[in-house]
Amino acid sequence: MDYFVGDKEYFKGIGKIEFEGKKSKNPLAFKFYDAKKKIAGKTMEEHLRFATAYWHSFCADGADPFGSSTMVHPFHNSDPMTQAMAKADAAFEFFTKMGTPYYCFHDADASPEGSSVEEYESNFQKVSDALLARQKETGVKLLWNTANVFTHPRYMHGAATNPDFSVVARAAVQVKACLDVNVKLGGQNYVFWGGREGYMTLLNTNMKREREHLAQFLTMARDYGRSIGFKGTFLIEPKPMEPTKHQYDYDAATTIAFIREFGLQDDFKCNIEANHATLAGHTFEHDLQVCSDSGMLGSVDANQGDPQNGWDTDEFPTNVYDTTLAMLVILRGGGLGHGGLNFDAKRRRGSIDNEDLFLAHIGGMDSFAFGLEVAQTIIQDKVLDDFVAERYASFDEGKGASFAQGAMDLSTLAQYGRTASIIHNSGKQEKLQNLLNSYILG
Ligand code: XLS
Ligand code: NI
Ligand code: NI
Repeated sequence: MDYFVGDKEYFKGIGKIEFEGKKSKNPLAFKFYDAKKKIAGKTMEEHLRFATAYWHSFCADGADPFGSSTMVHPFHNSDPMTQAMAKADAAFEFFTKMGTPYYCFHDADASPEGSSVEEYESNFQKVSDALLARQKETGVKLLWNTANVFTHPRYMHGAATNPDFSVVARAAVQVKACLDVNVKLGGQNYVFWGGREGYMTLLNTNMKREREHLAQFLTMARDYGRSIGFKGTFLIEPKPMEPTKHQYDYDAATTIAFIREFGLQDDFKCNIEANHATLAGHTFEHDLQVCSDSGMLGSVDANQGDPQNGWDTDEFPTNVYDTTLAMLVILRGGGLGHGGLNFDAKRRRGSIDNEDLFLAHIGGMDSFAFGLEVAQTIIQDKVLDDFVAERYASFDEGKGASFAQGAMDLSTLAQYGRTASIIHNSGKQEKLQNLLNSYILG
């Protein structure tokens, strides 16, 4: 089998990344991710549903607010459409060599914006034809796509929440086009990340109107998507801030409340990003748990932040404690469904070799594969679950059960409380932490 599409190989010298096991010293091999290995009846590939992010992997070039680009992509070309087509070839070569069965992209990542709406639409038509052909050739599928309605200066005051109706309408051009392309490419989900849907100061902002407009916009997108045959899930990706001072979809709890407030709960779920949860002052597993408990976990942007840095550093996930805790929540909740683990992560500015993109994905995939195996063992052994169940056992029978079932009023509860004997029990946090360590360390 050829590991490249089109007539040119972009990542020369790198073949298909294979599983070699944890003793392997080959940096370009998986140590833990064994795609076809079965864990609790499903293969690792089916559990983890990895996706590569087009924007970080094939657009980001190392530039940051203090410095220009450091990387030259192997498909670089000064003509935007020639580059877009070469980029698509390189991207699908990468997915195939890497073994990520899914990908995610913004319109602007794959297709040049052009100088008019007509040019935008015709570019997107051509590029999406090319993406479809490459999907068919390689078997790689679209996990989700989304509209970039935050980079262009027209969106400086927001897209769906812009105070100017013309800009709201202009954002609809992109969202409509992206939904059309999603259906064409058989996308499993469609994402809204509200990068500019928030405010910089309340002094110039009518928050009530902006939130209502956002809900109106999402409702229209939902209706349009369903009318053209989109059967997947609409996802909102929470983030508390950056680039705005305050983003309306602050965290999982805020986003779920928004979804319910505006009656969108039958079509919308959350796309939880690790680094966004930590920016909101939560752990990654906290936001996953909030979603899981409400049946609102749609998909995951798998990355990690830096505990010292207060921004979205979008690093590839390597912290196996975090991946284990995340996989515990995901497995207990019944898995990722039609969602996946999308590497919304970029290599560091100084990691300029083409090989570094492969190494970064290997680390992320191995870390989640490791987390999956450990989490499944913890669940199988029932050590944590039994302890937690026991901790709440007083609600399983007698008066505790009638309280939990809503069959008691406050006076009866207080009456019981007058004579209830309270026994102090340890929460055993340290014991459980040591136990977790012993599972992780093997
Ligand atoms: C930015 C977001 C973005 C979304 C897609 O912080 O994570 O990359 O995932 O628009
Ligand atoms: Ni993201
Ligand atoms: Ni992010």
